[in-house]
Amino acid sequence: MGRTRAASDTTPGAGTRPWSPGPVVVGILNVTPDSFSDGGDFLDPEAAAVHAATMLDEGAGIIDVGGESTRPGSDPVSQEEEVRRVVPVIERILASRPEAVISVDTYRSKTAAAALGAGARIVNDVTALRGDPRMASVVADARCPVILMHMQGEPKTMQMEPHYEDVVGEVKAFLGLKAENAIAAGVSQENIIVDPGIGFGKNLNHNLALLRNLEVIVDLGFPVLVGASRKTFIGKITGAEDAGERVFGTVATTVLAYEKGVTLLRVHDVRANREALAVADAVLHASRL
Ligand code: HH2
Repeated sequence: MGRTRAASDTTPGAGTRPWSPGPVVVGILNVTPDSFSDGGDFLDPEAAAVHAATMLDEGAGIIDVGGESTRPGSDPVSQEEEVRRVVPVIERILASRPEAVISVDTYRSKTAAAALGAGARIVNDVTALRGDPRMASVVADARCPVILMHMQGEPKTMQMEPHYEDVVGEVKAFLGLKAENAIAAGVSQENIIVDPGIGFGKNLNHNLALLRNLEVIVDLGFPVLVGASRKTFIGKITGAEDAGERVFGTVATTVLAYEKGVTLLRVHDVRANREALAVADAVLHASRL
């Protein structure tokens, strides 16, 4: 496993997935003033493009560009403002790094369409196509991969009192159903990625149960993405109140998730997670060396 970036996966059955085989680090780029960790750092398109280039150099296979924070308690922004934030950044990244694989973190079809028009190749929808009735057809028409994420409630209130009888079973059933719905709407099966939505309407025990049982989600048969990076539950365990101090805890989640079959890891700290994955991959799959 070297640092080759984003070669298309040509293994049988992989369809046209625009990322390398093996574990893929998805580097987070929030073009927002209020994201819980990097809010305000990359509002300037130039600063955002420089950070994307750094993440690509550190081994990110995908850059996930978002224009609206979905942290607990966050307020939505207008669709126009979201496009104003993400499109110039996507254009700027691709002008200097045309090979970069970019996903757009949005649940709005117009933003997704604008981002795809600017060269993004993946849609990351935290509402699993529930947020906008036109999103499924935008994704189906673009024939692009789509990330379907589980969330209980909505960002403004989701952490107030999350409740499940069986969090793992319910998240699995939800993702299976949303994948079926997407396929019925014309999205090709091989373009579906599922995500248990760590921290989205989940308390500490819910997050831990999901991370402990990720093989159940992998069992659905789709590539799985996990986004635990720097999230509050890590701080609750380690005592790191500052999100930037949660890198080591994040790396633990990355390695454990990969061992359970998760192949896409959405993180802020690309190098730390990439190196941990390279070692994990060498231990688990020595034949790749
Ligand atoms: N987490 C966040 C945002 N988007 N998308 C997916 N698929 N999975 C996730 O776990 C996920 C996500 C929240 O983290 P972050 O982008 O760092 O913060 P904010 O929402 O405050 O911008």
